[in-house]
Amino acid sequence: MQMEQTMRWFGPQDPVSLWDIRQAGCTGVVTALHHIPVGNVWTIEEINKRKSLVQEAGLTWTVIESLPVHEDIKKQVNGYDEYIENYKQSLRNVGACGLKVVTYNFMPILDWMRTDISYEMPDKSRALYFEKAAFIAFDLFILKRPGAELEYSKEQVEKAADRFEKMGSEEKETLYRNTLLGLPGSEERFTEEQILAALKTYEGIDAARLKEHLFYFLRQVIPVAEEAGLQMAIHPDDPPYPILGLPRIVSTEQDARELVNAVPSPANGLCFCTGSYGARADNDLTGMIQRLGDHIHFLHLRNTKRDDEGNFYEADHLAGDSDMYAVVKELVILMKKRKVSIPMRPDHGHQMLDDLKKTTYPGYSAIGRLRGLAELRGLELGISRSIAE
Ligand code: DNO
Repeated sequence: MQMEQTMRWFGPQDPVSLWDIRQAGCTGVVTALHHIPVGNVWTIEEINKRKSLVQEAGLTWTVIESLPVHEDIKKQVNGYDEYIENYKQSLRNVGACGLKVVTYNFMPILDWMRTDISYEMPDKSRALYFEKAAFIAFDLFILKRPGAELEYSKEQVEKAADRFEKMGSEEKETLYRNTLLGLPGSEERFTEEQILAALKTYEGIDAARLKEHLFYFLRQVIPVAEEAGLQMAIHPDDPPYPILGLPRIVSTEQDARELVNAVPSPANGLCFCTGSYGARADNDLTGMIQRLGDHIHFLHLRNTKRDDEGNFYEADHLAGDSDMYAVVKELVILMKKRKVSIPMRPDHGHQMLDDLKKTTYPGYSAIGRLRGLAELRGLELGISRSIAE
């Protein structure tokens, strides 16, 4: 039993082509219909169109990443029940088209967040970086979020002020652009006014309440996913702690456990992202696989190098603070036990070699991911062969 090797493909406009992905050694892609506005139904026709494109390149499409959840569902405002109905219809449609796994997240407003998308490594490749002081500087001095200073310690505020003072105007502009980068797959960026207005709409929604909203959503959609033969896979928060005063509720093992227990079903599962969970030192990745493995439906394999302050950069897949050998070994054991092949993708990769001259989606250049995939594939093969012998 081997992991199903895939890469993310953002669709026909992705500078990385399906053939590039196939040449990297993948058998499939994970993709989404990014052109359909969040909240609208994915029609059978649109799903099949995408499926044909993928199949024409000799690849399969079994995992969606993502079927996004409308903000009104997260906040339970306006016509959220109607959006849930639309979500159910999309699930029925993707099930009817033969897809198997639906990735989603429940992060308020923003998806993943980095302060630097071009952080130079010693080998001159470029990585994604989250720098706490720069982020706090953005929050306090660029966004000027009301009440933000109360959420940071005196030392943090001082360090951020110092960091901000030393930033040139170009760096400030880049920080602003990086931080307000919209959802992956879109070019959309928020303005300061838009983000402040959006943050205001979350007033009064704390972590407990957001969890209730998530579980309400799951109680509605999981039975439909089950009927449609689908597995839902929630992506953890990235970074895995609250930002901009917003609650984050899928950051720890405890969060993941509460989620799967809230609506017990084989369809209610996890996207196990070792990069996101691994950015917290208190997440024991191999232990999580042992204890929550039955619920893992999709894998993002990525590594981070972190420090005590909360800074982290995305390291090479086999380097960084997470022991990728131990993680992959645990996954090989898990798949053997469950008798399933879990789809994986090498998550992100450094911008390197020829890709340094190209513009791709941050984290999703071809060669860095190819390197990650090649290393992970070799690691998996070595481990499974030596276990079998
Ligand atoms: C970042 C991705 C996430 C992920 C979503 C899933 O590169 O891992 O944006 O796709 O959170 O809904």
